[in-house]
Amino acid sequence: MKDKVIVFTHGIDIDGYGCAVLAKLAYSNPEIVYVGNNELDDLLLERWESGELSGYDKVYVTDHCPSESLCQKIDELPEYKELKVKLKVLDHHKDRIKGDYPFVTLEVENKYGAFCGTELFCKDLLEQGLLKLTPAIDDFVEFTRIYDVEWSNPEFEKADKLNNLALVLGREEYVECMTNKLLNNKMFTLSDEENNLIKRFLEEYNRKLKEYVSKVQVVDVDGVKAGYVVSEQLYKNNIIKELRNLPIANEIKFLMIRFTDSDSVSLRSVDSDFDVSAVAKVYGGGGHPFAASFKTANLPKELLELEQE
Ligand SMILES: [Mn+2]
Repeated sequence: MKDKVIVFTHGIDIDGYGCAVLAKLAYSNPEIVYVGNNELDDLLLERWESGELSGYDKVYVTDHCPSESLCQKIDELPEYKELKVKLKVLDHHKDRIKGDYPFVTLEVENKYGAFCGTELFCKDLLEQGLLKLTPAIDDFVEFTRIYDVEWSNPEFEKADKLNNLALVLGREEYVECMTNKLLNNKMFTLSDEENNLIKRFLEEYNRKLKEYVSKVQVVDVDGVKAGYVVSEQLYKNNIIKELRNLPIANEIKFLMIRFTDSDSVSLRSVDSDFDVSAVAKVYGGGGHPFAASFKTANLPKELLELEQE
């Protein structure tokens, strides 16, 4: 398709990357903008106000959605009229917006299960006749969906491989690799080389995970026993998962993880009756009863000192 398009896609996981892959299959040279969790409004407005978006025939937002207030503005204000016509938002995240807007398609689930962003974009491109569905594209979209929203699916392990490959290759190379794979193959398979990369990645990952789990120390946080460990964000879900099966889980109410690759401390409950968001609040953060966080700068000094021991 000759149209000049720009795609603002969620840039933090393979669902957002999958949308970039499909854009590259459907359009020649689409501009892809990877967007973090809280950046979309600013990025859209910046590029709109600079006049840049006027140079595109179509503006997609995939696996993500502007805020309610921005959607309202685009819908109602005359200065956004041109953007309103070009914009197409395809998202599957519940609760991001409440209202109905002509440029937003928000589909969370149907009777077959939950949607993902890549799937919604695929449907849209197929309906427009811009993409021809092959078994390879079908599988790629389905694996991405399972990874994103259906963790109990028996095929999850296969789907998880895509995520592992993305972690090994990095975002740009993953998108490149998948685009070429889908362009050149009828069936979706991973090469021996890709499988080996994933295998080596997992070996190293599991080695480090074991190491982190073994380093959890029991500490006292305002009179409550907690586990404390330092790790990369990538390990947070699996550290708590492993920990729940160990004797230390009986000793502690929650786990505190100071991340080395972000300036935040994550709190996860071990005992389901214990509300970690209350602890996070004490340190200037917040979150949910089972998972919360606060800024590393607010971490009690004693805990930082403990790391040196
Ligand atoms: Mn998603």
